[in-house]
Amino acid sequence: MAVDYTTHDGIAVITLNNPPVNGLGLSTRMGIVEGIDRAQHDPAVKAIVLTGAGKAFSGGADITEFNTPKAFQEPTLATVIKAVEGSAKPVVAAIHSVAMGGGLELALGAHYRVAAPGAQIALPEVKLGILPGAGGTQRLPRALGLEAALNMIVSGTPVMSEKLAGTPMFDQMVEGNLLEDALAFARKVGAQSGPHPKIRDRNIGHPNAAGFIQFARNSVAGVAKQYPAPHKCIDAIEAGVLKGFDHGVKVERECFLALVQTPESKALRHAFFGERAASKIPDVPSDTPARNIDKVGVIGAGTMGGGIAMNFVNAGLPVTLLEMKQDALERGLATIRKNYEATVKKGKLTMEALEQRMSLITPTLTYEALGDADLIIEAVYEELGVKEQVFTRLDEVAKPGAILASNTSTLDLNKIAAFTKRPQDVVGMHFFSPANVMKLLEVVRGKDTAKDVLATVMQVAKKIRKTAVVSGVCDGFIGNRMVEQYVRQALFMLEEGALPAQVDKAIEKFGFAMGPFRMSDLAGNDIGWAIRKRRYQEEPHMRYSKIADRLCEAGRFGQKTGGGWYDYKAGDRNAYPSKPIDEMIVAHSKELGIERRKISDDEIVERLVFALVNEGAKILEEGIASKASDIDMVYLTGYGFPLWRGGPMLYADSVGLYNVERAIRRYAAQPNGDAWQIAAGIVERAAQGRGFNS
Ligand code: T1G
Repeated sequence: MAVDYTTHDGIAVITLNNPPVNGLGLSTRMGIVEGIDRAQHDPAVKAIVLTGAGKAFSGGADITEFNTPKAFQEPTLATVIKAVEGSAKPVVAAIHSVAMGGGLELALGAHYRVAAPGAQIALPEVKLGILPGAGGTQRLPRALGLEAALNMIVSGTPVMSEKLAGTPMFDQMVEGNLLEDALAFARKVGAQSGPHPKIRDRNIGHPNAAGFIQFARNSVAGVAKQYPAPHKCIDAIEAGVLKGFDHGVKVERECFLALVQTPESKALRHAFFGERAASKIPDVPSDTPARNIDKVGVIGAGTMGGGIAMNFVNAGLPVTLLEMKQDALERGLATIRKNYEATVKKGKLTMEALEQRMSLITPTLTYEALGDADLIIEAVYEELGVKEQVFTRLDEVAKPGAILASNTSTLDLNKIAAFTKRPQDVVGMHFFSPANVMKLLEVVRGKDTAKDVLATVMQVAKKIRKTAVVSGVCDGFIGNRMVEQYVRQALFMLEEGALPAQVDKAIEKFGFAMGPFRMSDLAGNDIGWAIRKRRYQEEPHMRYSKIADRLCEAGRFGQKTGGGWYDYKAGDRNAYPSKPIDEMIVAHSKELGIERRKISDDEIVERLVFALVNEGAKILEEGIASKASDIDMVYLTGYGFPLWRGGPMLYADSVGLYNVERAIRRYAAQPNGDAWQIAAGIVERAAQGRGFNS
């Protein structure tokens, strides 16, 4: 049973015991009600303590049960809380570590709460696209007041328990042994005659509730454009303020049932689990011992190397930073310092912390200085010959067992590993620029990469707060291989009748942070040009529109040259449609004898997004990615795919693979249709009525 029941000199103790976070799944809910009922019928029991075993009081409802019959099977969480609140014997919630979501709602149904410091107290449901669905929108305002409660509910942000000491939330803070103090508290209140206090009976005092709620609505409107949940949180809170607790609970329930079905909530829950699932590698046991990483080496102090070094320094790990020339090393250090100074200016870092972090960096011009590093990451020029020099030297100087990682974004990691006598210690760690900001880290697994190396890198990724996704070895790994097809479609559509601004606007309206042409102008059009030139040699069958080459031949590399697909003005990062470039595009179609046509925004979005989905399906089939949610995590954390749509593969599921297949076949029959070789995985799943994530 997911709940233990014990008695201690007249006090019943109900302990949630459902690892890992005492999620309030059906068996836990049943166990609590059984414990409450048992205590009512035991004359020796004067009071009840409710607590959680392990690392949480409770992390809330069991999200894995959502959209399954269990989620609504009695006793629902509301029923459990009613049983707690309705107990004739006082219930004392003993809170530690985590009391979140339904876990906090459960505690608010108790008559008393005692808490250890350092516990995370939150109603984070809004982060899952829902809202507290077991009375939290009604009890929290009565425990903390309207403003503090509304802010906690709409933001979903945890508050440390000690910050709530002295409020009606906690009757006592416990520095010592939580259970012992909770038992003593229970004995005290158990000896008192009732009735015992109920949060629901308290008033929500606010001098101008209607005014504050309107202010809250205005504030939320700005940030919650694509998300319905924050608005519904306010609706439920307002209902309780205006018409009392029972009406508020009714409105809360209606809002919850509406939100839990929304695509936005499904996307946010998908991302929640996808983030955690990504760190699980199917054939690497979760208890694989990791290697100790106490010292890191970074080779290359350029944009990438500097950003990579910052990640580790931010996590408190010392970094030896190697460059070939003194001036490059000094430039690199100066850039790192400048980045930190910018953070200090924003008030997010103190000067003292800045100096402390800079002191963790040991600059060097010699490979020998990397001899004691446990992990060495190279971020040198993206050319196989240069990588060969680096890894040959690393093989000579790195200590046995050191992990040798390449930040390569396109080169074959197996070839790089073969430059060493220790291919089992070689792995790819593909950071995304700016490396100290972007959350995504593609961990590229070579054919010889050892399992403990992978386990170690996944742990290190968590330490430096990256979302790590394992990719097999192929050209472009997961993200760039898919974006290649996305860009091909974008370029073909220019030939066929669209212009850069229309394509960008259409996909940005869909939710992408930036369309392909603004993105290319930002990153530098010459980068894509170099990749296409390589592709023309290596994969001549992969046809591209030549329009992007024309642009680069004209030296229009983007923002860095003052013009690319768009025109730019000095000191202004806005992209202005460029008449000469638009005319060049139209002329190019004429040269090719293509009758330009009007391309709808819907077609633009379908061709761009389904190009990702189709390539993602092939990546899954080839085992380059082990699960569809990994592909979604790559796009959500590295490529600006809209979070509320959950990633390309989840989005395809929401459209229905039957419809995705039909659209792809339609585009395959159009000019440039040879680019569409539909993935077997789409056809099979569509025929079986399945999705990628079902
Ligand atoms: N349900 C199911 N599984 C959960 C879970 C949950 N609520 N919370 C965590 N897990 C799993 C997680 O997937 C992972 O699994 C393991 O626990 C450790 O998680 C009615 C409806 C609690 C702060 O939103 O914020 O209550 O990968 O790696 O870093 O109003 O988990 O090991 O198999 O994150 O120590 C509201 C979500 C639910 C809290 C712990 N509650 N969880 O962090 O561990 S909705 C939440 C967290 C609700 C009611 C509504 C964190 C944590 P695996 P972890 P952690």
